[in-house]
Amino acid sequence: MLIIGERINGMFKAVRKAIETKDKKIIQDIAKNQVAAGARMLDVNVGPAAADDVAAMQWLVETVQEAVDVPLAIDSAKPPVIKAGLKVCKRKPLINSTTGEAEKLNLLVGLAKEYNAGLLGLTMDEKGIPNSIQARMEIGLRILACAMEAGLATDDIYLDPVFLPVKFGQAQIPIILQTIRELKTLSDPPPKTVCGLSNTSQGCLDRPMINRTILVMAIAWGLDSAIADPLDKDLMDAMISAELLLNKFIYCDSYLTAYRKAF
Ligand code: THG
Repeated sequence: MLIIGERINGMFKAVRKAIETKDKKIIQDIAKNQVAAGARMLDVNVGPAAADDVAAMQWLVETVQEAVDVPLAIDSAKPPVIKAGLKVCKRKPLINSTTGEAEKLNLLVGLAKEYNAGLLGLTMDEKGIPNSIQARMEIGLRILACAMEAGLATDDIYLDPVFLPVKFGQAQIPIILQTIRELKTLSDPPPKTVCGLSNTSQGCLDRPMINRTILVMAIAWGLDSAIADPLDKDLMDAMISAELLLNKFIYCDSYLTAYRKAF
């Protein structure tokens, strides 16, 4: 399972401040800690408040790459900000994200080709986030078809059913989980599935418990990767245990340690 570290995001106060003051050390420490804890890719998002977000993304990507050697997910709702990140990426990036909206989809598929990047698609469009499995699937198929037609490998296409806070959209959670399994049936070989895990617990009291419970369930439904907090050790232990119980690697008594050494 690919864990994409979520913590380099201007949504967090310390990160926002570090971007404003150009404090490299704070960003680089967060990057190193996430990789040491098992993140094999890092999400990079300048946050909603960044003043010059194009320049901020470029600085953030360069700063992270000076500290760690993993590929980056370039996270922004704005294509020009994504492009600024792609331009300075040293390793194969993941575009995070497109939606099913035609203009945006075509633009970002083009950028994925131009920069040899993976493409993450949210199953939402200009009408918003759909309520049903079927409507999410239609958008997922639209994104997958457009990307494959342009020549992207299925392996480089990640579909995200858009995890919502349980506090505000409780009835959506089982629908989102079922969508993961359905998305895996769209093609053979299948696209990859991904989610923003911590969305689910936003505004809740016991966030870590909700995060690790939904992660284990989502893995059982076919989740391949998650933007999540690798510094949450209990979350990582739950992820490793779920993979063990799904027979993804061979059991030994010290499987938690063994997994951390091997992956
Ligand atoms: N799908 C994709 N990309 C995504 C998301 C997604 N990127 C952003 C987000 N969702 C995933 N990353 C986070 C990062 C942080 C939090 C949630 C998701 C988070 N932040 C604290 C909060 O909102 O309470 C910030 C407050 C703080 O601690 O300072 O929970 O779904 N493709």
